[in-house]
Amino acid sequence: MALDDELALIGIRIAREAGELAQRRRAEGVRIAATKSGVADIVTAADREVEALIRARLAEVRPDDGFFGEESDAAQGTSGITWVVDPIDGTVNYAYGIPAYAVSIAAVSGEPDPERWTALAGAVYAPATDELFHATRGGGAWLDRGRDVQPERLAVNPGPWAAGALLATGFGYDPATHAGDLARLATVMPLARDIRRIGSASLDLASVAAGRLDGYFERGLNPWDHAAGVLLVTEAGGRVGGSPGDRPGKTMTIAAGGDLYTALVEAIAIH
Ligand code: LIP
Repeated sequence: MALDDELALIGIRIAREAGELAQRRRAEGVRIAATKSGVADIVTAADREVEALIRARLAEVRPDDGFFGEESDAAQGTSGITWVVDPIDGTVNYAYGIPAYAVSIAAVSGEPDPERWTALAGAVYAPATDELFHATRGGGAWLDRGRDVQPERLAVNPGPWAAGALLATGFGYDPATHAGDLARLATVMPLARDIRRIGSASLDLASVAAGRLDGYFERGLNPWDHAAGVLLVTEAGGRVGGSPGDRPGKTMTIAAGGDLYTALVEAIAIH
């Protein structure tokens, strides 16, 4: 079996088990364990427990790989492969009981730096809908809806967007950034028929890959927010980037199909 396929199967299996744990903990009641960059940037006990489960499962089958997760210390591996993990992406939704959250797991080669890594496999699992989005480099992007249903091949919306595009975005945890994010939204709005703010970057990106959104843009994402979702979009025929000429990252993440990507980059760049 090709390495990318092996990594994808590992990510899919672990994402599903981790998502089932997150869903059980949600049903039992969620405890805020701490705040991080600010009072709005919360981490729940479940975030930490789910990441520990993912980390342990990966160590069982890929002990020489690196780990780069949201809730625990990074570890450099010796295999050249690093797992980039957001155990519960959409933590605020999860804490409030809004069922828009996902487990995001990506396997990358090279430096564990989103500016330099190559994503080989990714899995984004949404427990609330039992939808598992996954992709391998060159192998396309797929949606598994359940154990007994054939996987569906994903494709971004190629356009045209006569009524405007259905776009998603997000806002950071730091209130000081909100005015700039809203001003940027105003410059993009002429391209849109409407805006969605789902609250989970990996689900936003999976939705672009699935054609459920026409495009997505957000400033301030962390590597684990976008590592798997970016691969979903490119393998579904879409384009991803950051500020003009950059890769997706903290400064900006943009994802869309067709000419919409170019229009989004131009609109955001003038802001
Ligand atoms: C979240 C992202 C979301 C963004 C939030 C937060 P988390 O990640 O998925 O798109 O708007 O500010 O960064 O913190 O739930 O893993």
